[in-house]
Amino acid sequence: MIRVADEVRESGAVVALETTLVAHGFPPGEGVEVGLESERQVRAAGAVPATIGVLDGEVVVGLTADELERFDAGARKVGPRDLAVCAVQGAVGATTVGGTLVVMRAAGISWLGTGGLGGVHRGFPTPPDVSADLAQLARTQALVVSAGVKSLLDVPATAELLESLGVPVLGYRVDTLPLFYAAAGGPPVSGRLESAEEAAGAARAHWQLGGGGLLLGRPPDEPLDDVEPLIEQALGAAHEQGVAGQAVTPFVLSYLHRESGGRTQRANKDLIAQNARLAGEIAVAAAQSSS
Ligand code: PSU
Ligand code: MN
Repeated sequence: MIRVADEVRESGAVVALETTLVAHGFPPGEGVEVGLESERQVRAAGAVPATIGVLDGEVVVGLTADELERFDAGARKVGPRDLAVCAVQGAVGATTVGGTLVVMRAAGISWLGTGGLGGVHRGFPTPPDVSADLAQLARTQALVVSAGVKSLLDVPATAELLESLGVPVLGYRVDTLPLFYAAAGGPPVSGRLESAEEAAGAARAHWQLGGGGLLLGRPPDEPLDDVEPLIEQALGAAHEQGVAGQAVTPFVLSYLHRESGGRTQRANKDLIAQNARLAGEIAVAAAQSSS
């Protein structure tokens, strides 16, 4: 039921990439290019990308470009609980970070590059919405490179919950967790790392101690520091219009895109590519130090 691409199986430095951001993170047609650019960035670092999704009854580790085209807005959003049913029903399943982590464990992949991790929604417990990304990260030996957590979440609450779950929340050359578009103002990290080599070493040591996942926050190279008021507005509009559950993120992202004149979308694309690149560098550093 799991199909692993040959080059993924043969490489010692593999970076997993998720498909929810491809299918649901960008306007129709644009997500695929974001996914392909992430793959190029991983390769430029000297590693092999493994874009993960569910297709035609299989969990695929290393989608081809043609296969990636099928991950459009009609794809199911597939978290850890959804993988098996999606595969058995033959549906197209775009994996979240949590869903991707499940597959990584099955395929023996340790590194993931993405945009933002899921987490605790603002206003918890109304709604009582906490992403399955968190529990899955806690129980999977993998390092996730992201620009922090999704911008619309309660970031301090998410950082607290990750601490409770024993997940290191690390900063790449920063002392605070990046706030997705913005670089500054987030909660303190539990450790600051200065290089890909140091990140690879920290992950290996954590796993030798029986630990699970690690989050490494990398701030965007060109942060946007004025998006927070727009996020508040977008969440207000979502509430007024009765948008809830899985529909909230796509609604908020397209609201931000429209109201920022496309700036948030550009920033989102760029930071995803930057995170994929760093994940590739860490995968290569880890392979070199273990050979
Ligand atoms: N960040 C974004 N857009 C997204 C996501 C993150 O800017 O679409 C996706 C990721 O795949 C993440 C998922 O794993 O949202 C979390 O969704 P939920 O809160 O429903 O668990
Ligand atoms: Mn959720």
